[in-house]
Amino acid sequence: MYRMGESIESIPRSLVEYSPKVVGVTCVSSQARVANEVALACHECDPDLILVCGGIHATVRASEMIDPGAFDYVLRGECDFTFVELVRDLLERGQPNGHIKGLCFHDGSQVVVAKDLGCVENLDSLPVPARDCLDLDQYVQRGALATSRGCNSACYFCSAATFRSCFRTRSAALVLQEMDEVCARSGIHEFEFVEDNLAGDMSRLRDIATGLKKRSYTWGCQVAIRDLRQDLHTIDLMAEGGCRSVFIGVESGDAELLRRIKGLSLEDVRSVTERSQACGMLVCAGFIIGHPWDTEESIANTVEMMRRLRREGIMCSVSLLTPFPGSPIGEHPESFGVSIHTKVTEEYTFSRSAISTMHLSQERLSAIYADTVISFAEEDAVLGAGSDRNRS
Ligand code: B12
Ligand code: SF4
Repeated sequence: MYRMGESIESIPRSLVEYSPKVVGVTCVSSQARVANEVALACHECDPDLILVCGGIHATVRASEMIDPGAFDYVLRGECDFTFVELVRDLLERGQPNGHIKGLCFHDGSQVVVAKDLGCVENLDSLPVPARDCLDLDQYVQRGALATSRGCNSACYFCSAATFRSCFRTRSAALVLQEMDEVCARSGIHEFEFVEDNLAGDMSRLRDIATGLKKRSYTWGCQVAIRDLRQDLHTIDLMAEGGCRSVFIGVESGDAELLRRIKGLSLEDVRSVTERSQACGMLVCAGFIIGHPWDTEESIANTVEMMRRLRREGIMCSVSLLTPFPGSPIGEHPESFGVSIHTKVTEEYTFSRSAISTMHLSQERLSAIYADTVISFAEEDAVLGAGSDRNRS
């Protein structure tokens, strides 16, 4: 009905088109303000509409989302079943049963937050998404698949592990079945596994890759080096099964920091990226500048690693450390020796530092980031000009 980036003014038209009784809004932290604006716009059009907010930000900042009064309810955690329960109660009885897990609302005098987070233990019990109800052409990734939840790791800067601490997977057989159904119904052959770490269960990954060898799909995914380094042969299997791109969170090019934050060695990074590239995959490596322990020297090592990888044809994405609500550093910055300078989460854009660390000021971090991005852009421009010259 409304997608990020659209004008809020489109909302009255959409409400007429869909005439809903209940409207659900999802948001990540940087979209919290827009989510509130959307809810207010809906209420302005129809004061009787029931507005419900969910998703990662609503889960970790439920009181903040309910307090401005734009939303009637916030549902925390995985709401696959609780949202159905809430909507049924609202439509049948006009109000929810107070026992719905993760429900948050204003009872007239105070904000009530039910503590229990809903967490679906058996992902095989969930039906596949009703893609028939969606206009898939509106999506960047028409073939998006979410086949596991949570993460088998707990990085200090990530809210994924806090949000859903236990790592759960959908069985390989059901994943393959879903891909076949999507292909049969929508003609989609290109898929993207959107979960945190497809390699979180290596044996399942091998089963999926082996099953895909017999099919003609192509796919991409995000994987952790920590898992893949244990068995590089799995990367070969992935490529044989149609994997064409992998995103790998490396996070630092400094040997000491890499060991500290990921338990990895420089050799681990080299072996996994090289093997993936040798198999013909497009490799994208993600880096963070501004770890609490980062110094000018360790950041120089990170930039140096990115330059080397880029020369080898590996894409590198770099962002500033961002203290997301729900992440260990976002919740307890003091235990990392970090100060957070803005709690306005819409400013968490990765390009201007929201923190200062033991070693580096907010301004210095922003400046290093800007210099790095500009120098890469200049290198790309030179390379682009060179290749144009070669062609002419
Ligand atoms: C896939 C993914 C993406 C994909 C798709 C995003 C999308 N909007 O679908 C892409 C690559 C595009 C992406 C981009 C970004 N992402 Co992202 N992404 C994820 C990832 C790995 C999985 C999300 C997912 O699909 N999970 C599966 C579904 C079923 O779970 P879910 O979305 O959380 O929904 C459940 C509940 O939250 C709830 N729920 C959700 N919405 C609603 C709405 C209502 C009304 C109700 C009742 C319930 C409800 O019920 C659902 C079912 O259980 C998560 C990590 C994680 N483990 O969650 C990060 C994560 C959500 N991303 C994150 C971030 C920061 C971003 C970006 C801002 C990064 C950037 N550099 O721009 C952008 C924002 C894009 C956007 N507009 O949403 C952070 C958010 C942290 C925060 N506190 O804000 C996460 C948590 C990872 C992290 N680093 O901590 N992301
Ligand atoms: S950064 Fe990646 S590996 Fe670390 S907890 Fe988050 S999703 Fe898991």
